Amino acid sequence: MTEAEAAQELATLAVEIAQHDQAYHEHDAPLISDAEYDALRQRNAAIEAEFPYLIRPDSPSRRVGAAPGGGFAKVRHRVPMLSLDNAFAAADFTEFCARIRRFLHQPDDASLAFVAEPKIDGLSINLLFENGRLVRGATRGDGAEGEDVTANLRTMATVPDRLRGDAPALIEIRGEVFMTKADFLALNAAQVAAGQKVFANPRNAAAGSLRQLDPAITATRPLSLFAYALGDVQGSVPSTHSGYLDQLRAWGFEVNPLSRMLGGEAEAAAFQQETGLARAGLGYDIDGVVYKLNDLALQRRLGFVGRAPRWAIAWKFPAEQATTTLEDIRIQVGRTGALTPVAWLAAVNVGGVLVTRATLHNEDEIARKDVRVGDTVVLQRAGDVIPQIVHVMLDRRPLGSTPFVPPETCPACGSLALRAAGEVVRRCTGGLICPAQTVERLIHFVSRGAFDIDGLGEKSIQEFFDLGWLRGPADIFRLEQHRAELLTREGWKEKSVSNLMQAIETRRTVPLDRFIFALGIRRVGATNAKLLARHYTSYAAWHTQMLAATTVGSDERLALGSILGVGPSLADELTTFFVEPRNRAALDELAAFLTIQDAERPATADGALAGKNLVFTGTLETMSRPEAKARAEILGARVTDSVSKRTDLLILGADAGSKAKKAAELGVATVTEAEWREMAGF
Ligand code: D41
Repeated sequence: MTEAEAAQELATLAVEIAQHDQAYHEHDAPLISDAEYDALRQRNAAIEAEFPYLIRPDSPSRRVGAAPGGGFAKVRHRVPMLSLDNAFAAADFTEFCARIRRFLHQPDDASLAFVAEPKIDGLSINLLFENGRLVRGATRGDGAEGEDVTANLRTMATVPDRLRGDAPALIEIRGEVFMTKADFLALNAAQVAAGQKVFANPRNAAAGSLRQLDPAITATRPLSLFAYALGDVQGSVPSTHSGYLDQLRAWGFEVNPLSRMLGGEAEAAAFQQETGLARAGLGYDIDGVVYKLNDLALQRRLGFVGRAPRWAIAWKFPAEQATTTLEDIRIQVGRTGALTPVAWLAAVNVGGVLVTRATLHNEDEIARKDVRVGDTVVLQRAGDVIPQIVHVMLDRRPLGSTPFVPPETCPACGSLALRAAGEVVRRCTGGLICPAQTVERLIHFVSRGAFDIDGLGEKSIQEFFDLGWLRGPADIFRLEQHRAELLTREGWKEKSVSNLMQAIETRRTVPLDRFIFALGIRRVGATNAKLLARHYTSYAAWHTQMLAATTVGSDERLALGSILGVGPSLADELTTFFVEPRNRAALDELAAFLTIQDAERPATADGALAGKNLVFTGTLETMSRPEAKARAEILGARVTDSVSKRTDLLILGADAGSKAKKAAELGVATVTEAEWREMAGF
């Protein structure tokens, strides 16, 4: 199939599939069978996989149906799910009421009856029931279209599969899925125990749990639902919102028991205050109160502006705050070596959650807020369970306090901790030996482009680390010592153990570039490692020259900086690594186990590309233009910008344009990026 044919067919498919989507979703009258429809989508996906750059902005794969990569199907709500306008003060609420009266031509003293509902901080969903049976459940999405999470919603005890008693022929019932604070804390504790990621707050936990691709996982998550709104309906419903809430209860839904009918607008401020006081003691997060006009006929008359109804408003609470004392600032070392200051606080209740830590982000942030040990600080929880320090109460600062001094060494391993120019983050430079980074580094060390050790995956590395067998890369080559004990462990058999030992043994001989790449020095990716290996050719030469390059202004430092393709930041990262004695010791220890193969000398004068004039065009997929140029030059080629009679070779990236045409006219040879990599030996 040519590019032109592909583009033509994708255009046709886009129109055709859109027609079927419309027939199915909007008219409930499919024109073809599900199997035929699936075939069209598959055809579209197959062409897109082959010609990814031809994917149309209106491609069916971007619009409806299953997302590429096996996400959820999109579903259009029968009636859009509206959003809510916010009020932050009593005056906003008064204005909201005045606007309703103006719209309805009611006198200023006309009384308005509202239902007040605590505004749950969860995620809105839409449940479609036909003849009393749940047929579909979807997330809110953008209000018009959400994701089909029916299978997941069906696992929830609070989502009825069947409406109890009489039900309309069709009804959309809306509500909020949420997780209680207690369930959230228990889930996070379980996640920690299982080595899984923790959630920032109950809302994220609820959203993450509902959007699991495997409903069996959702089933294990403690999700709750409060129902609170009506979408499309065919059949009769009560004439008031409070009546509708009663009906929801009768059908088998849970409705927030704190929802209350208000006699008039004057009762709103009292309800707001009362709920604000109750907030921290509730089992779930709320961020305000939703006030809804009770009379559904009036709701219909008022309609909506933009995407929000004129008949409802969310009166938000201010963020929950508390004051406490800062007992210490401690440094946490992340898996990638980033140092993060964390505030250790005297325990305090903020919005119903006991808080003992707050993130301080980075040292600039500490300086900006001038946060010091001993200070009384104001904390704020804005949805997140990890709160922020809003400000310091300077009038309560103890005498003799001193500003925070960032550490110069890593608290986990004692290596130098440096902050690169222009960066906010301070990093540990002892990557190879820092216990905080060991697991991450080892995973990289054994990965495909590095030592490529079969049978030593993330799980085994974590297991061996936990057993104390792995503290650094050299320990991999000592695993043999633990063979007998490993055989007694679950999941390990004679065969798998000997395969692993064999794989490790094979990798005792390693090419220099893979060795350099495996060290995981920042900015030294596989291609830069190759560049270095080709330049220094032997481990001994590289090692000696790197050591010498740690002296600022040395010839070796200048030589390193002037290797084509090695920029100043890469040179800095390399010398930083060699400055740290612990890294050098780890390197020596490791090298003693290995035979490190010399890299091939770069083909200079005698290579196939030596003295040749090259031109690159189009977008290269595996490297940047400057890198491509640098590599070509290492091989003795010249790189120019435009194609002429003197051009020997044109390298075609994606979307090559006029240069390709010119080369064809002049009879200049062309190769693809892959062919060029082959020629250049990369
Ligand atoms: O508890 C809630 N989060 C809540 C959200 C609620 N009790 N009522 C709501 N009512 C509406 C309307 C009035 C538009 C039917 C809502 C939401 N909307 C809502 N949630 C997220 C966006 C809008």
